Amino acid sequence: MCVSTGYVHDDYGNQSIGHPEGPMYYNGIYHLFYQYNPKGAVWGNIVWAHSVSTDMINWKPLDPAIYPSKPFDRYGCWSGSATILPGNRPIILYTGIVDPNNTQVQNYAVPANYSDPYLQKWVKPDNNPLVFPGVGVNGTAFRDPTTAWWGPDGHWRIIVGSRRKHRGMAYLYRSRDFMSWAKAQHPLHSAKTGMWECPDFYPVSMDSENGLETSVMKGNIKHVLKVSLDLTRYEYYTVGTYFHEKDRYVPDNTSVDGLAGLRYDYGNFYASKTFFDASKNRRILWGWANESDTASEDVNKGWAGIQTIPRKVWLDKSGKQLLQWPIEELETLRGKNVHLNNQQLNLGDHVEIKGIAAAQADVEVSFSFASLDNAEPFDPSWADMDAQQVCSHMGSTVTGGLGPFGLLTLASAHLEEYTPVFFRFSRLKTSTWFSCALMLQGMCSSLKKELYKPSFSGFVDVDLTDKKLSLRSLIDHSVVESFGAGGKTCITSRVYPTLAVLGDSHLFAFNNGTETITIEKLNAWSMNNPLMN
Ligand code: DQQ
Repeated sequence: MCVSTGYVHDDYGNQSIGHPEGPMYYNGIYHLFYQYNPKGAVWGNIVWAHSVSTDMINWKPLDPAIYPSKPFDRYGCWSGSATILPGNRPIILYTGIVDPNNTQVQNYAVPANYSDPYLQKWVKPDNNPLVFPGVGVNGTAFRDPTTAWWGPDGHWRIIVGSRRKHRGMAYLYRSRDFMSWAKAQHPLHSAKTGMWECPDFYPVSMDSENGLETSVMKGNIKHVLKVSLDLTRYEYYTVGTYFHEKDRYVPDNTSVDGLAGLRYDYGNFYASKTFFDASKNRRILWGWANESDTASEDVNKGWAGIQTIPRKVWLDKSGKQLLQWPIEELETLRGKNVHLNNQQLNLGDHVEIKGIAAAQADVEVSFSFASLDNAEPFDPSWADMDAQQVCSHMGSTVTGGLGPFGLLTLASAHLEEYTPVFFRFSRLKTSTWFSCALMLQGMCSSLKKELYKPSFSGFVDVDLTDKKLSLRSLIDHSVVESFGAGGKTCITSRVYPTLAVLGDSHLFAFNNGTETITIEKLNAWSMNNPLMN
């Protein structure tokens, strides 16, 4: 049995590789910039590092593209976004820190040489900054400009994240020429949630999985507004309608702002960004998963923070939430494959998936069960808990009715260490409504004591009429990224096994519920290494 610890994690994390910035596709090349501390494995000295790729899987590192060098960014180059202007001209908007008090302005940078296929050098013209906080705006909470969108009235628009007292604000700015920006009288949206960092605002199609260019406003579409909540260090999004004549965004009544809202990922995933990939007509989502070990460990290993695997993102048929799926290019790394069909999992069964490198694997599994009748009744003591608290409480080992069942990832041979990713069901007492949650439990992930080992969980809004449920987990040494029910609920976590490493790492399918579960189909692949920094 594993042992839990009570180590408290520093929420800001240790950051040498920070969150993704200005992702874009330009002339056949994907560009990823990211917050980076060239001087160490802790947050500070922030520059925009730069890598390029033709498939978003194999990367070539370049020199930092944007770094403090001018009065308008002397104290840091913080978050921002790229926009491709008419005439195929990329431009970056980013937050510059102008003084030691962290006063923030919005700047721009353009490629020094458009014919350099990698756009290695960027210049920051002298008419910066483009946007100052202005009267009534909190200058130390005014950052992270979005990709711009262009309205039928001939004006560009951006939003900048901010806070007014306890209200998260998406301040809207308009410009005809991209150089002179005026603040709109009303924010695009606001809510009583605390500071909004790294906002993202984009259209999604109601009829197709294809992505839409950020300026698309016509057709059968909805809009998504995502904010990164500084308060919780989690991200929340709403699906709603953008009334562009009034420049107001109104979430649908199935979507709520704030802590009870929808999340891209119910785990360690923050400060994400999307972009429209014109080469494959899709919208790509990128997030950042910081470390959850100690700062001294990061200093020892010399790095901290990872970019998650890029995900395609689109609107679910219900129109109520997004779906996410690892980009298809990831499959080029798949190596040795093992599969299982029609394997029954009875109460207490642990079936090892042998024959692949379990520390670096891609696993896709579809489960089925005969009946929902065994789902345990919803315990009234859970009423005040969210899915995450129920997970910490019940975990993967407490016997249930329907579930817990799923995968034990990064497991040691005798289960001293393992990170379970699993489903658990409960029946609401008054109705035939079932709640299903995808959970990841961190408690047993490592024998190391001085670690933050959170559990994560999110409800899965799934149609259970066919009594089937799918799970995909991407396992990569210190990270497990999971996609429940075809990408309806996703959980990423950083874990640090000590025994379950390299060739000593194992993968199991398990069931600790009384209802027998069938693995209809399981495919697992060892994953090869991409080219990276
Ligand atoms: N970190 C950046 C900010 C952003 C925050 C600075 C999110 O621009 O608001 O590294 O973690």
